[in-house]
Amino acid sequence: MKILHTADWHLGLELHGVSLLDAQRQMVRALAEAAQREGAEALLISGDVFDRVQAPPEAIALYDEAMALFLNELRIPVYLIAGNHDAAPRLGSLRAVLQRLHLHVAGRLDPFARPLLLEDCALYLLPHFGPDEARYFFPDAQIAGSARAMEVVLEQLKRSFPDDRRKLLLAHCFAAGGQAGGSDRSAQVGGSGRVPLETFEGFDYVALGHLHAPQTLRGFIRYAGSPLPYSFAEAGQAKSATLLDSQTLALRPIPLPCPYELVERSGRAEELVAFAEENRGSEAYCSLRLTDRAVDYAIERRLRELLPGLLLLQGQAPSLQADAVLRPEELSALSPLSLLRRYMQSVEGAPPDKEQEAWFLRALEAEGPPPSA
Ligand SMILES: [Mn+2]
Repeated sequence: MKILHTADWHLGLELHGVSLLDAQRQMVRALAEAAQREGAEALLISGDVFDRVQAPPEAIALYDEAMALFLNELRIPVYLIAGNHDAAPRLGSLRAVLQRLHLHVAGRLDPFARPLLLEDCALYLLPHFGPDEARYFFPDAQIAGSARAMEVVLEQLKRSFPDDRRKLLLAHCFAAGGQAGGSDRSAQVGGSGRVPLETFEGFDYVALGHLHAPQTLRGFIRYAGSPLPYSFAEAGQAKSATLLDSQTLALRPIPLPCPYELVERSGRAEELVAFAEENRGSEAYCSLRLTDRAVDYAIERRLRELLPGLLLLQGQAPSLQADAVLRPEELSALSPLSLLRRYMQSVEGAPPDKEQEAWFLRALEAEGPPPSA
């Protein structure tokens, strides 16, 4: 049987304030096409269906649309678990009802759940959970951290291993040796959170979610990765879903197209302006970093005019010189014009010219005197 494994959709995610919902809709369709083309007989989604616990209505509507597409149109059963970004009880609601319609959801941890049988496979759906939840079920197990919690829960699941079927696990966690970075930065980094790979021994395939770069560990543990790049750090990272053959246990990445382009550049102001002029009007989402100065209004306006997709503009913080620091009584003794001169000198490296000073004074007059503290 062919099984399509995906994870970390993060429906409703915004990239620096820009909604990616249209791209996510295209992603869902690309996945459905791939499932059909490859003859997949099941879809696994290993957590983080939504980006936030309070998912926006448009994201919930896209989830509905996606499930209708796979279940009603393609007639492919869906197996999904809650990730750390999902509202577990909400995602898991109507579980027993939906199960009859071949939508199998694990919201909250149930270490005693029986595996779901599908042809030659037994599927174990293990949502994201914390040590506290594991302690609730196993109060005597001495569970100090997430790694031990996973060990205890998997021991329980392994008790119901059938002899004659492939054992598939869906889980959402940080497996030891996995490479984080980018939009999964909030993934727990550090000692007790990482699950040693031996813990997964016994399963034939471990369909993981949590880390956003697709990667295989020990040949049978696989992060499908997010289907789209969700940060500039992932610009150029090939995204995919994973096709598993349950008979041979062969894995094949199914590349997914990205409907938008991410561009990251850093350089001196003149270089970035030249880059922006060359790419005038480009729809690409851009992140620019000035290496020689701070961001000011003039350069920001110039770059935004040229690049409508500019999402992030950063600059060098001005270095604060000792004589730039003022005591409160010195500060209140300075005139607005002297303050402007000091400010421009410190941020721009030069005082304002006569014209700028005239603008400033006119604006100050129009605005009235500054409110007194
Ligand atoms: Mn995620």
